[in-house]
Amino acid sequence: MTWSPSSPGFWRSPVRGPWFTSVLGVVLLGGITVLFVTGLVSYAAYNPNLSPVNDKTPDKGLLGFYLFSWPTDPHWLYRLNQGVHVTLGVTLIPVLLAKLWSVVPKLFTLPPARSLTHALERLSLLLLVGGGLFEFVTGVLNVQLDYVFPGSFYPLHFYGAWVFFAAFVAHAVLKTPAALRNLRRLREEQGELVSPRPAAPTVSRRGALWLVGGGSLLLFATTAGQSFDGPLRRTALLAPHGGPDPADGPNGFQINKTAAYAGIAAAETSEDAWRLTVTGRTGTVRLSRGDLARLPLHSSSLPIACVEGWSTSDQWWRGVRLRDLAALVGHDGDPPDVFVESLQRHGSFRRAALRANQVADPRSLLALYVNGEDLSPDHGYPARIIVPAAPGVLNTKWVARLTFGDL
Ligand SMILES: Nc1nc2c(c(=O)[nH]1)N[C@H]1C(S)=C(S)[C@@H](COP(=O)(O)O)O[C@H]1N2
Ligand SMILES: [Mo]
Repeated sequence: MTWSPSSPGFWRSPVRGPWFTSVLGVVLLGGITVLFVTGLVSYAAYNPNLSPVNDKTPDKGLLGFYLFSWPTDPHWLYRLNQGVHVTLGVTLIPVLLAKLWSVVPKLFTLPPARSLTHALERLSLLLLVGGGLFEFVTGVLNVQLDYVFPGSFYPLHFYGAWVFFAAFVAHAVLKTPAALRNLRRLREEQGELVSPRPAAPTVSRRGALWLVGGGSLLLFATTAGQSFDGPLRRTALLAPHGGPDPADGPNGFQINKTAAYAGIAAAETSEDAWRLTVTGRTGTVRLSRGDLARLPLHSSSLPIACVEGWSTSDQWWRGVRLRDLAALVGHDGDPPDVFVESLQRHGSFRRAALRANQVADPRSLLALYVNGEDLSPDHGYPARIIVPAAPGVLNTKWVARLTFGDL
C-alpha cells in the first residue's frame, strides 16, 4: 500500500494529537498577544506621529489609531518593553515550530476545500502560518543581522504583525474553546491529528513537551542577558550585543554604530571645527564644546535601550539640559518639540524629533560626558542626546544642530 501525505496513515508520530497541539496553542495564545502589544507599544515609543523622520511606516493610515505621546517615566520603560518583546519572541520559536509540526498533516488534507466556509478557514490558516513565520523570521533577522534586510524592516514587521494578528484572533476565537476542552480531557486521544497507525513511540507526549520547553529555556537563557550588565550579559551568547562587555572603562558599554561606520571624521569633531547650532524663537546661536561645558551642567542616570532588545544598565551622563538650550533661544518655561540633526550624512538614524514632554524633562540632556569622562567617539563625541524612557534610536549621537519649535 502506498501512502501520500494527504492520507492520515502517512503521519505516524504517536506524539501528535489534540492534547499536544492544545498545550502549545494555549502557550502561544498568551505569548503572541504579549508580542503584539509590546510591538505596538514599541512603535508608539518612536513618536511617529510627531515627525516624518521618526515614522518608519508612513503609510500606516488607520493602523496608527492607537498612537500616544510617549512618556518619560519610568525611565526604564522602553528597556523593559523591548527586552520582553525580543526575549519572548526568541523564546517562543521552539513552541511555534512544534505547534506547526503538530498540525502539519492538516496542510495536506484533500480535497483542499469541502465548502466555501472551509475554503475561507484554510485561507485564514495560510495567513496565520505565513504571517507567523514571517514575523518571527523578520524579527530574528533584524536582531541578528543589524538591519541587513530586503526592504526596510519596520514596515514589513509592522504590517506583517497586523495581518498575522488578525488571522491569529480569528483562529483563537474558533479554537480556544476546543483547546481548553482538550486540555481537560487527558486520556482519550481522538480526532484528526491522531495517527491511525502510530509508529512505536520514542518519546511520550509529555517528554516531547519537555523537549520543546527545554529548547525554549535554552534560548531564553542565552538571550535574556543582553538586557543586563555584568555576569548576566556574558550569558547572552546568542545576542549580537551580548557576551562579554565590549571594552573596559567608563565608555565600555555596548555600541550600536561606530563613528567609523557613520563616517564621522576626527577633523569634524575637534574643538576648533565642531559647533552646535541651536535655533529657536529668538534666532540662532552657535556654541563650541567649551561654551557648552561652561553652561550649567546636570547629571542623569539613564540606559541605552535599542529596538533590537539589548540595553545597558543606567549610565551616568552629564551635560546641558535640553530645556536650558531651548531657553537660550527664546523658549522659556514651556519648551516646544525639537528637531535633532547629527553630523552624520547618511543613514536613517541621523535625525530625530523629540516631543515637548521629552524636552521639558530635567533628565533629558545634550550629554558631553558619560561615567565621568568625555564621550568616546563611538558613543557620540562631541555631544549626544539622552532622554529617559526613549528608544535608543532617539538618542542621536554626534549632534550638530537643534531646532526648537512646534513640529
Ligand atoms: N547619529 C546617529 N545616532 C545614533 C545612531 C546612529 O546610527 N546614528 N544609532 C542609534 C541607535 S539605533 C542606538 S540603539 C543608540 C546606541 O547608542 P550607543 O552606540 O552609544 O550605545 O544610538 C542611536 N544614535
Ligand atoms: Mo537602536
